[in-house]
Amino acid sequence: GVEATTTAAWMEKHREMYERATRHPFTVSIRDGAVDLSAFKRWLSQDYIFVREFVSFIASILFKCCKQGDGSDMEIILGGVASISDELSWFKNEATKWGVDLANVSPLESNLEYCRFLQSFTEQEISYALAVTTFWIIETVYQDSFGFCIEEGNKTPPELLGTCQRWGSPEFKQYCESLQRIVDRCLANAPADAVKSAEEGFTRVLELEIGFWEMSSSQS
Ligand code: HMH
Repeated sequence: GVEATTTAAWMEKHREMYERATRHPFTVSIRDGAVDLSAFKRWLSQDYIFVREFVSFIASILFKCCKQGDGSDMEIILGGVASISDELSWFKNEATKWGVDLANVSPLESNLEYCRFLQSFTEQEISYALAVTTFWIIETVYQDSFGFCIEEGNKTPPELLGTCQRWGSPEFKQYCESLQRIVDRCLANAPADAVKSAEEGFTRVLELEIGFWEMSSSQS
């Protein structure tokens, strides 16, 4: 028979929370074509701040991965480092298109909370297994959320399709699946307490992602 992987079991166990993160009214409104463009611009400018913080987070994962010494993991994570460079340019370009001035954006509270969470991963005591689990679910929430916006039957406004394709593309999905395989391999032989803390990281990310969508969609 087919063995259930750790990540698949979590997705099932925390399905309700996962759905709140990946079918949030904000991203669903993109798919429905009813999105408030001022909310979209708020998301764009806040996510630029997040992504800048995400650079050092990914760098710390790469560092932990290299110390662990798995060459194939390293190449996958290095791919993530390479694409984040392109992503920063994309944000700047997109901001210009929407008339958003990125130089004058201050992070809102939910974003600050998320950035503080990311910063905590640079500590040496945080294991590679926990860090890579966190990385995988952060990317997967965006993949699933934006992938839904380009699935059949969408009414996504044409000017938002580029955004949705950035994270909703088949290539990004494959990338997330590669990360998921790394996570499952790391956890398959990990002690129970390490698996438990990875699961807590998984649910914490879902909460932070829900908070990020809430922040983007609600007037502050
Ligand atoms: C808040 N979560 C947030 N921003 C992102 N750019 C991603 C996940 C995926 O990279």
